[in-house]
Amino acid sequence: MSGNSNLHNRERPEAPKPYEATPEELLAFYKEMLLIRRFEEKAGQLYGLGLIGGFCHLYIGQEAVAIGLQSALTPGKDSVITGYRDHGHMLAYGIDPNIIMAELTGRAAGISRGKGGSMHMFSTEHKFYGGHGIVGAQVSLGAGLAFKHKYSKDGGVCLAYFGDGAANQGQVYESFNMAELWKLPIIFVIENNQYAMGTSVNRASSEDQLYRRGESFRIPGIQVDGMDVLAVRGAAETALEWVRAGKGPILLEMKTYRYRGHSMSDPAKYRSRDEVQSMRENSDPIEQTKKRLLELGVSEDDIKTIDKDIRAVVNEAADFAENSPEPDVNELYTDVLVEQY
Ligand SMILES: Cc1ncc(C[n+]2csc(CCOP(=O)(O)OP(=O)(O)O)c2C)c(N)n1
Ligand SMILES: [Mg+2]
Repeated sequence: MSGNSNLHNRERPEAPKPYEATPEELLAFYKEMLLIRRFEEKAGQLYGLGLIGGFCHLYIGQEAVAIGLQSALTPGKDSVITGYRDHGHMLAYGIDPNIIMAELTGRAAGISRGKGGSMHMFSTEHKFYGGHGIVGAQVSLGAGLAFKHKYSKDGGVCLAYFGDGAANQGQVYESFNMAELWKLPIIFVIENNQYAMGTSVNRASSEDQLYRRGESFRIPGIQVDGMDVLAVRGAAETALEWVRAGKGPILLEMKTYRYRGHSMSDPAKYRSRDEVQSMRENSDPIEQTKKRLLELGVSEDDIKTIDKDIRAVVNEAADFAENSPEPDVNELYTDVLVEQY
């Protein structure tokens, strides 16, 4: 019967609870977030030295989002897709820092053979599908990945990340419509870091409570403290339960913050130093986790050792990248579309 709105559910997921991590899990989250932080700091240094060319968007400040969510997924089974601020999501999926750094520096050993750079990295082995420079495009592609999961009944879920700025793109809503209509297994994640380049979310969005953006498609939305890895992981559990039960897509708005400029070439004049400083001092995801670990009895010495070990991993990635050769000139047209269709 036409006009029968009962065809689609109005059920709501329950409010997520903070994840009750074991001490081992909490330690793992800490190490993984710290790896992203130190890796990005190193990438910033290499950019400054001219070893990284082109665009480079750092993820510093947002680490709890990728770790909280992806720690609940299985690389190689569940697919992940994101925009250009993508290094952290790859590290969160266990991809080798050496080959990510090699890609950033345009070396043949890089994950895209040195020809993709910061924004264009893939690992089909892990089911990490990029790395996209077109704002919002990853959302439609993510719906396609979710369609594939459903079509081939492989049990996988797609996690499609996009920013607060991307949340105003038209194709996002076309994807929402189809995803709900076809009950696709997809978690849409808005990483609301408060800015799209130099424009704050309130200046650009008539509905700035972005978790509500799926409402007219009957996609439930949840707003999450994206600076707290346990809140993020808790939301991941709720979202996965919903999607895996065949109830269709769900939307998570992660309230987070990027400490650095939009890209390496952004002087960030659109916000005050105090604003950034206050986020760092009061909400830093890594500091919050460190505090919890200390309360659990992990010693300051252990924390120092972890930091030292992670710095060593990152330094090794930088050395590996710097000592790797650039792609051979014969590779110029490999994997590049040169025919006419
Ligand atoms: C279709 C399209 N329009 C504009 C741009 C230029 N652009 C690149 S990043 C960006 C801001 C996106 O901000 P947001 O979605 O909040 O992501 P964030 O950078 O904060 O992670 C814009 C407008 C683009 N790359 N693609
Ligand atoms: Mg943003």
